[in-house]
Order: sequence, then C-alpha cells, then structure tokens
Amino acid sequence: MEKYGYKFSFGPWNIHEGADPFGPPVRPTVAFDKKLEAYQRLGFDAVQFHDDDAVPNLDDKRPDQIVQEARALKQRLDAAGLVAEFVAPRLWEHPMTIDGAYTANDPAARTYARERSRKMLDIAQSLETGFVVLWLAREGTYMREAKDAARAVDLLVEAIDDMLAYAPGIRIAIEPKPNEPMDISYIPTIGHAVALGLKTRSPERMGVLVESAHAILAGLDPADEMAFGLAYDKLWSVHLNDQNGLKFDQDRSFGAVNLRRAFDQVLVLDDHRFWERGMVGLDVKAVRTQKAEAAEKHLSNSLELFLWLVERVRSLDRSAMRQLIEARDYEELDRLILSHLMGRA
Ligand code: XUL
Ligand code: MN
Repeated sequence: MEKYGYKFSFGPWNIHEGADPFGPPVRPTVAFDKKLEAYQRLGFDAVQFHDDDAVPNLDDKRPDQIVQEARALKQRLDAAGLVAEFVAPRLWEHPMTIDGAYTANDPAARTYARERSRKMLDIAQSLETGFVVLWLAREGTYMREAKDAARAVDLLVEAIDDMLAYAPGIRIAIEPKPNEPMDISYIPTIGHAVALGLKTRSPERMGVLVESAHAILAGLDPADEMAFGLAYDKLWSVHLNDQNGLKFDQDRSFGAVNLRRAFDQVLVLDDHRFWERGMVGLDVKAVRTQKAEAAEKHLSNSLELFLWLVERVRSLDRSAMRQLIEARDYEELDRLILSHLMGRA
C-alpha cells in the first residue's frame, strides 16, 4: 500500500465494545494483545496510549513498578514492530477528578492530578516517546459560577509547567474539545490551546492536536483549525474522524459523513507536508450497530480513505485552480473540486 510517507496511529480505545450512555456493551472486550496484533494487519505504525492503557491500575502501583511495566510493554511494542506515538493522562475517571483535575476547586484533587501526570511522564519516557497529549476532559464546569475561569487558565499553566520541568525531554500537545463530558470546557479550540502553550515556561515544547469531531462540535472547520496550528508550527498530531452535525462526539470513520470536509483536511495537511511533522491518528469508533466480527473496518476504511484523498489532492489540477482563483470564479472552483472528488476531472 502506497502511504506517501505518512505514518498512522490509533489508540486501544478505538477497538470498542459499543457501550453508550443509554446501553451496555454490545461487543466482547478485545484483549490488549489481540489489539496489538491488529495494528500492522490494518496498516498502522504506532500506538497511542492513555497512561492506564499502558500500565493498568497505575493508581495502585509504586513508581518503580510502573516504570518496570512500561519498559516491558516497550519490548512488546518492539517485537510487534510498533512504536508509541504518545501517552495521555486519563484524568477523567478517578473520583478525585469529578470536579476537574488541574482546575479542580479542591487542592487535594489538583495534587492528585499533578502526581498522576508525573506517573504518565514516567510511562512516556519508558516507552521512549518524547510526546504527550493532554485532552483536558473535565477542565470546565456545568455551572459557570462554580469556578473562576481566569484562575483556571493559571492553574492549567502551573500544572503544565510542572510537567515541563519534571520531564525536560518531552513535548506536549493539547487536544481541545468544546464540550462533553463537561458542558463548558476551558480550552475549547486550537486558538485557546496555542495561546495556553505560549503562557508556559517552555512555549517551544508546547503544541496542539486537532481532532476533526472536536472542531466540528465547536462550530469550526477542522481544516481551518489545522491551518491555524500549522501557521504557528504547532500542529504535531491529528485525530481524524467525522461527525454528523452538532450532536454527541461520534468518532465516525474519517470522511464518512462529509467527504469534501475530509478532502479539505487532507489538502491542508498534504500541502504543508504534514508527514514530516507528525503522525495521522485516527480517533474513530465502530458504530454501536456493527457486529463484533467486523468491528475493525472503521480503522482500515479511515486509513484507506485518507490515502485515497492524498491521491485526489496530488492529482488536483493546480494550474486550473490558480486560474479560477485569479479570475475570482469561485463557483467554477467549487465545480472543479466536486468534479475532481467525483472522479470526473
Ligand atoms: C475524547 C478524545 C480522547 C482523546 C485522548 O473525545 O478524543 O480519545 O483523544 O484522550
Ligand atoms: Mn481524540
């Protein structure tokens, strides 16, 4: 398969039992080892980890045990021909993070979040990835009056500074999302994420990850969010997927809802040589109605669609495009793009 220099990744959570807030799992749990086997078979190069995907139950483990288990995992990755793309702290399930982690009103909860983040950094270093992603799941509120939103920014900067000082070799990308699980999230867009990074002690080690669905939920276009990150040289990873309007976070297969919107994301990534900057993560989930024996297709279909779109981007008639742009004939530009996507030009 021609991959045009791109490397692809997903997380173990992307092979999923299909539970939703209204119903239980509909597919059996796939053991982690079985998931690892799927990566290369489906054309992927790298694994994304939450800290506890890498070291289960890490809250109950000593730091030396955590490092030992993470090192053993690194060996299994080597044997499977895979690398870890990043590690992310899962700061949204523990009782200490009910009211947020870094921005919790309770100082004990904030201390828990800092300590957990240090364990996550130990895991990242043991897996030999210098890259960490922060999805700030519960850093927000349901009642605007419950927290001071300006102080929340300071608390986030302090917590990130703590991580930057603890692990001087790592880079951190923030993955913004405007809502879900919280109603009001403090870092809802790429603009917020870039600005937050600039306020930290090492702005050069702070970047962003754009997830298509998160941008759409913020009412923004994912390609433009990517372009903004690229303009600041901060786009270090992406979570491609799709989203049917302003609903819950659907994590649909890339391009499955809006093919042109997917094309525009690949266009901006490929035009800016993203394959030299980061990996293409596919944060997609099989829909709940998919049978267990066919619940990996969302991953291979998304990867294949990305590559089909790279081909469409590279075969676009750029000189015809330029002429139409010069002539300000944008209706004809519309037709050129659509006919090219339909394989008619
Ligand atoms: C949540 C989300 C997460 C992050 C990793 O919506 O996208 O999977 O990507 O913590
Ligand atoms: Mn994501």
